[in-house]
Amino acid sequence: MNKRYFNIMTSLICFVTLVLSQPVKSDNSFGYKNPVLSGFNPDPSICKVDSTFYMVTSSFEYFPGLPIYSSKDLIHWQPIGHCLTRESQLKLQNVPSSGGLFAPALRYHDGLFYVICTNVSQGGNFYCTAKDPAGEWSDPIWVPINSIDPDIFFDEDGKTYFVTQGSEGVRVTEIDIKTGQPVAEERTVWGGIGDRYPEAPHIYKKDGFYYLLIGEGGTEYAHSATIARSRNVYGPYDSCPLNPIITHCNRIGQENVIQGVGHADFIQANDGSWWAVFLGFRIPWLYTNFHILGRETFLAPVDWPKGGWPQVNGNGTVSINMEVPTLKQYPVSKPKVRTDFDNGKLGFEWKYLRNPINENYSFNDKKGHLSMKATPCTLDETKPVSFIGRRQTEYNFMAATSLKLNSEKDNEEAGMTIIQNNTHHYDLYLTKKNGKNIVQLRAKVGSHKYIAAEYPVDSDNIRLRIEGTPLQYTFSYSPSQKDEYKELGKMDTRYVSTEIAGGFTGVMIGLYASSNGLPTNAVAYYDWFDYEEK
Ligand code: 6LW
Repeated sequence: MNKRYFNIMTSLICFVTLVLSQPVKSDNSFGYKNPVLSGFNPDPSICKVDSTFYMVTSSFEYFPGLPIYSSKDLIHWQPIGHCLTRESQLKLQNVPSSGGLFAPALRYHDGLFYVICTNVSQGGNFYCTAKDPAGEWSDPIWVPINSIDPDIFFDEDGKTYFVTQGSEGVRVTEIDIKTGQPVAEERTVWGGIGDRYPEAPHIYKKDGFYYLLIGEGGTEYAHSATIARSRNVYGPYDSCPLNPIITHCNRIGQENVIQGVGHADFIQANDGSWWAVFLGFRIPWLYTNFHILGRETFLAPVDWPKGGWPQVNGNGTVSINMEVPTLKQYPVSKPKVRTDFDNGKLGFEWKYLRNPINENYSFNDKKGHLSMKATPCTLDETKPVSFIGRRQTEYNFMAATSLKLNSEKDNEEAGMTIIQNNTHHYDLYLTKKNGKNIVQLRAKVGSHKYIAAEYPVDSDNIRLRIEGTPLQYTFSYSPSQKDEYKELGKMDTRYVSTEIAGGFTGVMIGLYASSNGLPTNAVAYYDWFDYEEK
């Protein structure tokens, strides 16, 4: 071999060795923004199949129930359907605000997805199964255990345990997965670290331990997640020395714009990394101490060494801007600003209030429009009112619609609402006064109900617009189909906040039609609806 050839070969071998000895180029990305599901999306539960993650959140009195999302990277989520889409699965007639469906769990076992949940207003605990998480899901299999926050743990030995909240602590009951019936005695296994409301239990098996993750402190500022472990599913469970492993109810969390963090679920990605999803609410401290967006879903990395305890994002806190390595990111496109009601069905972001009266909604009456027959009942009642709504997902937003109201009577109205619950909402609507068209802005705040502003309009075909900021909503109308809005008034966000209105949901922006208690033939035609975060 000549010297030159030898040198070239040696360099080549060195180069190849160098390249091969480098760590495999990682597919990871860096950084993301919380929340990963914004607007009213509490009690997240997560599972993974192959390289896709699925998540479910609570939905209370809204229909369809229990939205399901999918993601490739835990950060960008897309709605793919709902678990409960049929009245036979979900009865919400006359349920109070924040009644209905509480915290669900989402699991995958042996080729089947399971959603385990409670209808606190009708039926109690149940689970549904599906081969495809986008649906159709089975009818509920009812479990005769009285509680909230159920989960099912599938043990390696083939046994199945119903794991749920209890006043003395987490309860574990072996069940027959085919029937939902208990097959052994129920046992209370862990009461948490002593904070109030130990709830939201999930069990994971790792490194020979059963890890039991729960929420404590109640779903407000004192909220947290704590964990314990045992060699036996029934305990005794040893509390993690780092508890609480998630909370902002401490000095480092006190000024965080995210508060009330807790109610978590863990997931391991294919690269071995662990992650937590959990709920929290955003408080724009600079402006106000009241929150309106409900409890949202946040994501944090978890360091969980073999045989050790999980540490969430280092110190158990989380931020809006997360500067951490992530899975390879697959951004999803933002939903379009305009819903034009042209394709004859509603997107997954739309919800009815309680079970819809289906014949009141049509896309065929007037082409390209959603037509909505008025119902005698109103937004103040807990009945199925003619209404569709979507979450307010940011403090700053603009929402608008084009409305034509076919109506003959003064008691009939249709328009937009900012609704936290049946006792706290702001309504901007078209109605008649002495037979003449008029736009009104009304506040319903507990026992106070009043018309704050009104303005006559010539037409029954107008536009309505609501703009949001952390402190106020601004309500405007355009007396024609032109983009020429006039302000009718402003309302404080605080009176529809969770602090004032109570409950477990968040603000929804809705379209509705009502005849205020009287029989009616009124029909509202909505041509389009815009929603844009600012
Ligand atoms: C849920 C409970 C909770 O059942 O709030 O945050 C209740 N935690 O676990 C309703 O979302």
